[in-house]
Amino acid sequence: MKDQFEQLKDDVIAAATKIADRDALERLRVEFLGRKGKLAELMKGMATLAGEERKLIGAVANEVKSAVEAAFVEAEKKAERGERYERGETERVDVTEPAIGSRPRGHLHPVTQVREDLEDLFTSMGFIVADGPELESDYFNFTALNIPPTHPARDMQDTFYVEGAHGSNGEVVMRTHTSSQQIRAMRAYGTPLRTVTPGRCFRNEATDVRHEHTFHQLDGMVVDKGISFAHMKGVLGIVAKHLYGPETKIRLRPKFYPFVEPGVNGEVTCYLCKGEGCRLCKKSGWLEVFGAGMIHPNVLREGGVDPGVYSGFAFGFGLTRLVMLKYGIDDIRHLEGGDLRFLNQF
Ligand code: FA5
Repeated sequence: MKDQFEQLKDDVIAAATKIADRDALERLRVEFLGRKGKLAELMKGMATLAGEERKLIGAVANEVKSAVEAAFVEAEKKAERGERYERGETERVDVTEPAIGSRPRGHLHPVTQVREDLEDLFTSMGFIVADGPELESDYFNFTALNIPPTHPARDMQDTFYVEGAHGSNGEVVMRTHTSSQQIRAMRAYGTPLRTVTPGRCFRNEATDVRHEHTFHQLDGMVVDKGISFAHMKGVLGIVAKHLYGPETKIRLRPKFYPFVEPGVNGEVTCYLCKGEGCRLCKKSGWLEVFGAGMIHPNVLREGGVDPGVYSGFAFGFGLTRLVMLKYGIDDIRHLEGGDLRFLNQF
């Protein structure tokens, strides 16, 4: 009887190791280990055995049963691996496919797009891109730029005075222009200096289609020995051509800014009518896009630069206006309004 058990064990293990799918394995299990299976059949025969022999064969039967069960576990693992392998052969996963139900992707605000484009242009000309605080001291925004407290030029840029900020009493303002960074840049980096500062500005405006209380500017300055008005015109011409095409010309007309001398109002040929005169440029052929000038000696001095040795020019573009002109936007208020129906067009 012991031999019969051993034979059964060998048969089951041999059969199980050959099987590679789980259904066939299950059939084999029922055939050998089921309640009416071959092992159960064999064990029934044990009832006829005498005490000692029954014990001995009982031990053999248990051994056979465990060995057979272990063989089934192994066979089952193998079958599972085989199925997984087969699945891998037929199913392909495209990991580059967008996830199902993924959120729609956002995009950059049009002001950010133009700002980044100009930052690239200026860095290609050796400028560094600087940053400065929006909540600014009255000193950096006005006084250090040659606009003393009682000067009427302050009325050109009426702003929001912030009482109590940093323990101040009205000496802190929301910056009215990014020129507030000029003194900070000269003090931080010294000479020679080429820097641009894009950023948000704030003015106490009665808003209309061309004026917002919150808008963007891009200020810039170059300070070195021998810097002249011609350098300024050259750089501003490059910017105008970059923005509005190679045929674009610039026109500089005198304008008073306390922090430059001489100061100019900068216009470019209207990109729509190429200077012929149209609705956009109000028949003039020119579009006003920046203020600029040679940096006033008082400002250089305030920045720690000797005006007897160094000279420089500064300019300030109305970045929001550049965006309006580039995309033909007829009302500046759309740009800060946050309406996605508008923003999704860019
Ligand atoms: C200035 O702010 C000077 N800091 C520019 C400057 C820099 C001159 C360096 C000389 C040297 P102005 O106030 O003109 O200048 O503003 C510059 C540009 O900002 C304007 O041409 C206009 O395009 C834009 N701007 C001014 N006020 C507003 C406003 N309320 N809404 C939208 N854009 C504005």
